[in-house]
Amino acid sequence: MKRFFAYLVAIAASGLPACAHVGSPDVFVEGNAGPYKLFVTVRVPQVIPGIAEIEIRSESNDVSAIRIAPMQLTGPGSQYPPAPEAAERSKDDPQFFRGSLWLMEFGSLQVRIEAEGTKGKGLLAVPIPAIAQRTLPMQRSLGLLLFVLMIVLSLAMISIVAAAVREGNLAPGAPAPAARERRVRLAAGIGGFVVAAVLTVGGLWWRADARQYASHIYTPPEIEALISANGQLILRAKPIRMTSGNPRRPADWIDFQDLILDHEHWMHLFLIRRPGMNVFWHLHPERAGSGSFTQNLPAMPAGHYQIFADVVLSSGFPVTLVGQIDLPSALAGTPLTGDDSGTDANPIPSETGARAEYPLPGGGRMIWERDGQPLEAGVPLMLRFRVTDGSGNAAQDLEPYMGMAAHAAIVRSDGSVFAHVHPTGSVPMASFELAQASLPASLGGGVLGAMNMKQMTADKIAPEISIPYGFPKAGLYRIFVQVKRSGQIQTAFFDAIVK
Ligand SMILES: [Cu+2]
Repeated sequence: MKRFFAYLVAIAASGLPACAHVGSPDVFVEGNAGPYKLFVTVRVPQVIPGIAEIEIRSESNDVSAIRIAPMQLTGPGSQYPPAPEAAERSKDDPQFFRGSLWLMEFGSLQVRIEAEGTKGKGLLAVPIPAIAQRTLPMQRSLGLLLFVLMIVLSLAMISIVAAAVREGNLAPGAPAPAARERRVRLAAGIGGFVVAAVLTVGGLWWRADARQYASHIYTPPEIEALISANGQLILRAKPIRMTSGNPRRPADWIDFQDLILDHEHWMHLFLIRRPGMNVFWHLHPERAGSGSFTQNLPAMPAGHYQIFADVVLSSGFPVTLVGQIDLPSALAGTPLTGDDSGTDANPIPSETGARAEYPLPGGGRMIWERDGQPLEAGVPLMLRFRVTDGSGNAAQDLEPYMGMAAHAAIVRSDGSVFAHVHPTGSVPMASFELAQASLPASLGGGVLGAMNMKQMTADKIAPEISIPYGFPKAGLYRIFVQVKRSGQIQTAFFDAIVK
């Protein structure tokens, strides 16, 4: 029994701190549910099964009802949506809806959003990577209560056995013969042994279950990096084991071969020099088989670089691999090609309340439009940027960069948060496309779904960019915003203080 109490205490104490999770687990998406433009925030639960909180803001006031349902992103489970639940409309703000959903499984899920209003019905699918971020500790008071109940129940069990042996077949009112006392003690001893055995087995089961759950807690997988003699970066990702938490579906080994293209690339590799974070590269390595990737590096100054490597698994589940590499001396490198970009930048404007400006090559500027409000952790917002030309007018020379108006990387100063975001939000384009493709064609899926994205195919792009996001915790963040102007990729740096 003491041992069982020890297990209870061990379980109660094993509430791990929220692990260093790269990126931010919450999902922010701006997309169209048919004719309605929605800004969706999904607060993913820290444990699975757990409750996801969903907040939806409609841009227009003609949405009368919103229904939400969780389901798998890909595979057979993506074909059979469960009955959706109604999201509650805010009394103060009729364009704001809120709901919660149980997520029962780990892995690549989606929240299906059905909007209804004066223009009819529309569907939007928001991909959700469902992962366990921590083990929740047992509340102290609950643990104590359960322990007391366990003692009472155990003692009661033994005394029932003893009483049954002592008085079971006596006539009412007759005293128990003294000769039975030995049998009573023996029965109580056996009863005590059985109770202790049951508790021990229960304790072992509890501990095994907790261990198994702990093995599901997601930590960003590591990627090995080395530089070959000819200045090529070689990356190697070891297979990781991922489970759905559903006993009917076995765990999968992910070997980082089974990927899908995201913005036409297998991997988006970010190299950021620490601690200054003033050297930034966004590169696209080639696959070299069995979880290996190669990349020709540009001319890079010496230093310690943090690596964030984004890939999307065929299930639509996005993974950011982490690693580091040291450059003892500057690398001559090769000129950047294709979509590869980056800069060895100098000036970094800190946030100045209303707005911050970053000078771009060629005399233009990128301006971060702020509403003057302080940034708060956990609050969804639109990051708005404006690009001007050399004479201060709205830039007319923006082009799509890998199909998007802009790409941004958001990094916390200690490297504990990394998010690669776009005007569509915080989910990779590849996952978003898969999600829309899973919708029935009559309600926003298929071809309509492909048009659902804010993906740019036009030659010209408006110089105002808005990116939905929410900073996961307080701290100092750097935001790297990339646009393409007249064939040249430009990177702006901004600093943000989040309270
Ligand atoms: Cu991007």
